[in-house]
Amino acid sequence: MVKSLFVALGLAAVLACCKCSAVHAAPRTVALDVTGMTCVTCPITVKKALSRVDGVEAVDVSFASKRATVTFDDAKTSVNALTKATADAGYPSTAAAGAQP
Ligand SMILES: [Cu+2]
Repeated sequence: MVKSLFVALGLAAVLACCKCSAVHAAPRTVALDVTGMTCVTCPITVKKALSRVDGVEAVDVSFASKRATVTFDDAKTSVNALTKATADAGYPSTAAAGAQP
């Protein structure tokens, strides 16, 4: 009973969110953990791959923290497309803990 109420509220929130993002595209920033970077030129490859994704506005890749910080237009691309782009370049990545999917 209580659980189904939460499910209903969650569904409403998702629907409201989807409707909203379709009307107002907002830049989003996500941190991706890119664990496969082994030398200082790896971040250059990762940055190039992410920059090529349509909708990406800014990319910062840190070799020291093995992390890529990407600002993108969520009406044009998604976190999945970003992680796919790094994987296609040879560097599988995952959204960092705490980041939104
Ligand atoms: Cu390298």
